[in-house]
Amino acid sequence: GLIRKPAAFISTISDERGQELMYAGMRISEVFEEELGLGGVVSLLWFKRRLPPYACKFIEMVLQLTADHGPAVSGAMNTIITARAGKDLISSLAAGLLTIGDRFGGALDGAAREFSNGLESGLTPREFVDSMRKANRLIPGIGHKIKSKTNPDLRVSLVVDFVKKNFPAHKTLDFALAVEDVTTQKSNTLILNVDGAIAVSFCDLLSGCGAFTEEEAQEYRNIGALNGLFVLGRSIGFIGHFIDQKRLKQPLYRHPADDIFISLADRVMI
Ligand code: Q5B
Repeated sequence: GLIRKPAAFISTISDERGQELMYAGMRISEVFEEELGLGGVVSLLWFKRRLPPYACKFIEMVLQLTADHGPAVSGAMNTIITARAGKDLISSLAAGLLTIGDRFGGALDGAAREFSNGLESGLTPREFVDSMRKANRLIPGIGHKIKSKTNPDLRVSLVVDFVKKNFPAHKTLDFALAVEDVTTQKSNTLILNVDGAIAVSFCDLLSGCGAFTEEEAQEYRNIGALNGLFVLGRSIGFIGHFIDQKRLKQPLYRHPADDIFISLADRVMI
């Protein structure tokens, strides 16, 4: 009989070979018939299952909230400078995306991991903060360059309100807010930031929505999937900045030399 040669790749999220494109076993026509929306498509392609309507709404909320935060943030600056250097959309978008990491926009996975571990290990918020300080580590998801207790980030308030109204349980968010009470005693900029608020809420979604086992929830926290939410959302804004610069026909950017302190004191002597 026929012997199937071993496959070089395994893929389990989509299939375009039949008459109709399938997302995690769901026909594309059904995706529209059932009005799954972007949140539903993300839940099919990232998590291979349908999530409850409030979870899909939360995903869409996150994508909208993270879509942009002005031209001054690291990623938008990089996209703008790249666009002004005459590069194409994909290069400019990639330049912006490559700034996303531990400090800017990419603190979600770290926040999910640290706050979940802190909560699970039974530490009080104060003990959690002290343990991170002792380890000489910043708490991912805490701190902002311009937002503070006195200049609150409305995006965070929107997330917190939505979660408290719609999620069956939100113990990771509650723990993170209690940690914020401790960190803001040191400085009022050490708030639970947008990365942190989304990450801890997503932990509560994974463990409370009934669609995941505890092992699966843990796997998504460890896999590095949550930064994908910021990356996907902020791509909307970066593309917007690229189009904006091209529309404005902005010239090549060169930073003013008087804004750079150049020191050659360490020059190697020959
Ligand atoms: N301290 C965000 O730093 C920032 C501390 C901390 C304990 C902390 C910093 C940080 C963790 C990473 C994180 C996501 C770099 C931020 C985002 C999206 C965005 C961006 C936008 C958008 C800000 C001053 C003192 C020092 C530090 C202490 C600072 N952070 N202690 N845990 N997490 N956070 N990133 O203001 O004793 O004086 O030495 O890395 O969550 O990216 O809009 O811009 O939508 O685009 O420069 O919102 O917090 O403060 O580094 O000078 O620190 O606070 O140890 O203490 P800053 P620093 P000391 S949201």
